[in-house]
Amino acid sequence: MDRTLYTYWRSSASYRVRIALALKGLAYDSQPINLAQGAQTSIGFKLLNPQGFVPFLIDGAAGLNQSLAIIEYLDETHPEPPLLPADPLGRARVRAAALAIACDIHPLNNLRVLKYLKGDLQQPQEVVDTWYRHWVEEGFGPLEEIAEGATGAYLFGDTPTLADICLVPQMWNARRLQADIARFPKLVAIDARLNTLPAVRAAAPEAQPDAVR
Ligand SMILES: N[C@@H](CCC(=O)N[C@@H](CS)C(=O)NCC(=O)O)C(=O)O
Repeated sequence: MDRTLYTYWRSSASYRVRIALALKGLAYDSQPINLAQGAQTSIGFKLLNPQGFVPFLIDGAAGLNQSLAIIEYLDETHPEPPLLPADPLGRARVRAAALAIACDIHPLNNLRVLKYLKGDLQQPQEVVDTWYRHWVEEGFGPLEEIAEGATGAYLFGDTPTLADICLVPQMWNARRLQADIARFPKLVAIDARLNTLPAVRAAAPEAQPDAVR
């Protein structure tokens, strides 16, 4: 196989790429990078991705990092089904919602940030968890407004887009950290619909070969 995804079962950025690959029906080998054991900091992995992040996709001779860049690359090289609308305004709206998750919620709750809070800043686990929930709940507020205006099954219509691909992993994380997702009923409903799709279920953390049960 000429496609390998460096991934971790609970990595939400990897989960995004897994959803995109599955929606497009693209086969790949999974190469687990155990973030809990610090494998992302190994010299070997950093030679691939100096940022020390998953996901990292090898596609033929190319190595790609950054989940949204990877997904747009996949969308351009395998256009069916499209993950972005055909019109520029539609694309801008979808990208804005995706970025609201990927740039404004997720980085505040990344593993290295939580480790810094707990380790260097010596915050108790309870404070770290409160931090996590705070940024998820604050970030989900404006997205719930988008969901309230949605006219299709998903955030932007009746086919999953890049925005939905970002929503599902962030919602999975929100549940894991017991954020108050009841405040966001439209987002919860859209996430539930997305999770009925076989491609989305196949990409779920629990379905991954490195999942710890
Ligand atoms: N902006 C990057 C973020 C990637 C990222 O933060 N990956 C996390 C897992 S979700 C990671 O590898 N964290 C390692 C660490 O924090 O040490 C992307 O979208 O790919």
